Amino acid sequence: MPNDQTQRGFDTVLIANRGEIALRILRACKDLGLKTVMVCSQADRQASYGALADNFLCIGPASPGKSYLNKDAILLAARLTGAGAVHPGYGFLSENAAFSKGVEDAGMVFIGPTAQSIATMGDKIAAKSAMIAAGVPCVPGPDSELPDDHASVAAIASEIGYPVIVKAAGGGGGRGMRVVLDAGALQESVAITREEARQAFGSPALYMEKFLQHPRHIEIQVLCDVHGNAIWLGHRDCSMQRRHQKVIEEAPAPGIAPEVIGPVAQACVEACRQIGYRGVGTFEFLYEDGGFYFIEMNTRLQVEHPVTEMTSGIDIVQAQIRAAQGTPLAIGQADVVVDGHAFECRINAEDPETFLPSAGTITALTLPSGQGVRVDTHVHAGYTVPPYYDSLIGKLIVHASTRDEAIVKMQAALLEIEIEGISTNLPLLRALFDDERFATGGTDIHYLEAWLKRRSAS
Ligand code: MV4
Repeated sequence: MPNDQTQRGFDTVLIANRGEIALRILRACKDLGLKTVMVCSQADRQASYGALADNFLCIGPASPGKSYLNKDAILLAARLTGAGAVHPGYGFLSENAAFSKGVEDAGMVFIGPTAQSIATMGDKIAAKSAMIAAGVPCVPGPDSELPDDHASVAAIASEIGYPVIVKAAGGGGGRGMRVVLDAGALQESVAITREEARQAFGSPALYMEKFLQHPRHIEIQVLCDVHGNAIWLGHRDCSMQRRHQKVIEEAPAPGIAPEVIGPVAQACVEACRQIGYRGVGTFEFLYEDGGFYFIEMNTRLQVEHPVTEMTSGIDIVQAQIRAAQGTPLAIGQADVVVDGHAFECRINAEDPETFLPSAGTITALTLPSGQGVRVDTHVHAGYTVPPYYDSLIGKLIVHASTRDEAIVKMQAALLEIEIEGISTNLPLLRALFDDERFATGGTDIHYLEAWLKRRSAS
C-alpha cells in the first residue's frame, strides 16, 4: 500500500547523495537500525564512506546528470538492492517533484515531502499564496503573476513603491531576480527577467515584491508527521553569505524576541498542516526593522541543520526518517527547548582569496574535538576532492551556553583544524570570527560582501 501515508515501513534506505551529507544520513540510518545502500558516481568510487554502507553501487559517470541526477539509474539501483526508501539529501534530486513521485510510484518511500508539496513550494507564487492563506507574513506585493502589459505592471510597482524586485516564479535561491530602482528602469528589467526565466526555468512567469534593502536572512525549521502533527525546532540566522552561498550559520538568530518570532513560527506550522506537509522543512524569511517577511520554503534537509540539532537536542535526520516511516511525532511543541547557542562554519575546498574551487588530495588532516565541538565530514588524510561537485568538504559546528562562549569555542576550533594539500576557506572563517561587528551579532545579508570589498581595497 505505497500510498497509505500511515503504513510506510521499510528496513533499507538508499542514499542518493555524496560527501558529508551521505555519511550524515548513513549514520542516522544505522542509529535507527536500518540497512543502507549508498550509490555513487565513478568519481566517488574510492570514497571510504561507501564501505560503511551495507551495499555500495556505482550508478554512472562523474557528471551529476549521469549519476546523482539520474532518476532512472537511482530507481534501478533501489530495485536491485531491495531498498524500501530513498533519501535524497540536499541539492541534486532533493527538491525534484518528479523524483519524489517516481520513488513513490515504484512502491518505495521518498524521505521528503510529497511531489505535490515540492511542486507548490517550487512555484514561488503558489508558495506565497499558501503562506498568505495560513497567515504567514510575506513581503508586500501580489501573490499573482505579473500581467503582460506594461501599464498594469507599472501600476503594481507604484502601488508597492520603489525599489521593487522582480522574481521568476520558477526561480529561488537567488536565481532569476532583478532589482528595479525606479519607474524608468521597469519595462526593460521586466523584459530581461522574463526572458531569463523562460530560458532557465521553462516558464516566463514573474512576480513582484517590495525590495528590502538591508535585511537579515532568518529561517524557521519545522518537523511534521503524516498524522497532522507539526512543530518548529527553533530558528537560524544565515545572513553571512556570499553570492547566495552561506558561509556561517547560527542558532538561534541573535536578538530576536520570542514574542516576535513565536507567532510567525506558529503560522509556519499552520501552513504545514494546511498543505499536508510531511517530514522536515525550512521557512526562509527576510527580517528587517523588526518585521518578518516570508520569501521561500525549502522542502529538503538543509546543510545547516546541525546548528538546530545542537540547540534542540533533536536528531533532525532521524526524525525525518521516522516521519517518512509514518511514525507519529514523539514530542509536542512544549517539549522543544532551545538550549545555548550553536555556530556552523562551512569548510570549502576553495581559494580563500579568489574563491576558485581547489580539487586535489588532502595530504594531512587534523580535526578539532572536545566538549561542544562537532565535525561533519567525509574527508580524511589521503582523500582526493573531486573537481566535479560542490566545494563543501565539511562542517565545523560548536555549541556552548551563550553566543559569546560559542564564538570563543569556534575560534579555538578554527585554530586546531589543519587541512593540507588543498586550499580551503579556513583563513576567511578565522578572520570572520575575529571580526567585531560579527561578534556583536545581527549583521545583514550584505555584510560579508562589503567586508570582502573593504579587505581587497586595503
Ligand atoms: C529578496 C531580497 C530583498 N527583497 N526579496 C535572494 C535569494 C532568494 N532566496 C531571495 N533573495 C532575496 N530576496 C525582497 N523582496 C533580497 C534577497 C537576497 C538575499 C536573501 C537571502 C540571503 C541572501 C541574499 C542575498 C542577496 C539578495
